[in-house]
Amino acid sequence: MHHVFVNQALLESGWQRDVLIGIDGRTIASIETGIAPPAGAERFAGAAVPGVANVHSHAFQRAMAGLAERRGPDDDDFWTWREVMYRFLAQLTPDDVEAIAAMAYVEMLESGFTAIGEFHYLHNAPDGSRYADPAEMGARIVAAAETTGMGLALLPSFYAQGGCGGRPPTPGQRRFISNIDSFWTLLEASRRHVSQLDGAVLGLAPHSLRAVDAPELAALLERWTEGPVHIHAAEQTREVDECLAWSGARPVQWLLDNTDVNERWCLIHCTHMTDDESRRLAKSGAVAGLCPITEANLGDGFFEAQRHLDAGGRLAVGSDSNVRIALNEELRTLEYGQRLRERRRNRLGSEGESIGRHLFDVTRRGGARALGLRSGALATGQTADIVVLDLAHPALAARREDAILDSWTFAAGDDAVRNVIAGGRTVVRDGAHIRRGEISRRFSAAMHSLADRS
Ligand code: NGQ
Ligand code: ZN
Repeated sequence: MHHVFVNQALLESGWQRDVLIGIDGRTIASIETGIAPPAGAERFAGAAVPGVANVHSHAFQRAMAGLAERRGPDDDDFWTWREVMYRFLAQLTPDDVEAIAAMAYVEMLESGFTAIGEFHYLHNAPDGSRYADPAEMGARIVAAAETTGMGLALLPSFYAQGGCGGRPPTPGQRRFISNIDSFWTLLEASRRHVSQLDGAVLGLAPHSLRAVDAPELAALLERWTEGPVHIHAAEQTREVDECLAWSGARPVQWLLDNTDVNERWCLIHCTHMTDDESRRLAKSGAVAGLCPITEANLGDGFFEAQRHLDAGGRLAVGSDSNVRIALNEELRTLEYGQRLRERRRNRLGSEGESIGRHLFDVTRRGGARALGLRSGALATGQTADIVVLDLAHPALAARREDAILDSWTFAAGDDAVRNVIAGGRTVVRDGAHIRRGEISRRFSAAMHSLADRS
């Protein structure tokens, strides 16, 4: 058991001062407030808040951040970006993926994310064949989580077709493809790797209604009766149109009509929903996994956040393409999207409420739920996922309680996170991950070798 002492902390009872947190292994064992720091406690100068889960990442995409920002001959959109992304991933080896994922997880931890939902579909060798271990790539994700101390929900993704209604996959998609049997073998192999990592969770990720047909989805869900289910849905209007042409229903509507969408589910993006879909999704208990920075980068559109929250919907954030990794910036981008569209201020919160606090609360709760983790709150029995914000940072000086979260969300860069404890381990000290040096050297070597190969 070790103890951590902080000046302020956001507990389930609200903000408290002079807080001593006892950590036993991975878990918060005790919390005391209003006391003097005992000898032997580690003292962190700042405000402690719960770590937040990043519910949606394709870690390998971190390595192409900034490489798809040149205007092409046609109107660039999500689909032209996807071609660039497919060309990029064709080169990647398992060693590359591990090096990139470790770097991405370091950056995530340094920004306050303490767990990752890795939506993992890069399964196959470049020629489309399985590796000797079908979960070779998944094992590399597990290794990256272990090296960095990141909490992990590995979400192996089923990808079988090139578009709604049984369109054949394109050559660019061959590294993703499974059939039901080969996928189940991969999932069981993934389970063995995940079980080697304390606290890690295995989830199921049918990629999207573009990549999975109705009988396949039914077969997967029949076998997968426990644990998270994640799926991309309604990110792009063209995806909605293709789904309508195929089935007569919109993607979220189709899922609600044909599957048991419930509290174990996380629907990624949900950008384009009608009022009715939105209300039904909120009522289902599923989490809407928003990726505000990526959605802005890809030109996806605006999520109807207020409508979803008013209907009691849950939400969480993910960094998806990892074009930029920063928890506070995801929350800021979500709120700013609503402001820009409505030409108003202070959107996602009720009267008198702090927007920073409200966004932080809904995403920490929704995030933990979406990944099936006991996390997202500073309370005994929860995983010790703790983020300490630097109250000496210029944006946070003299701030107290909810004003800390408002200033962090809207006024700070990504350098206000001072210490991070993930799964009981202190992995970020004075703003830097404890293994940043070696991990960034390995990442940089992988990037140079990739550039030489392409
Ligand atoms: C993905 N990305 O899984 O990485 C997708 C593109 C696809 C986003 N939806 C790949 N943002 O749709 O096939
Ligand atoms: Zn995605």
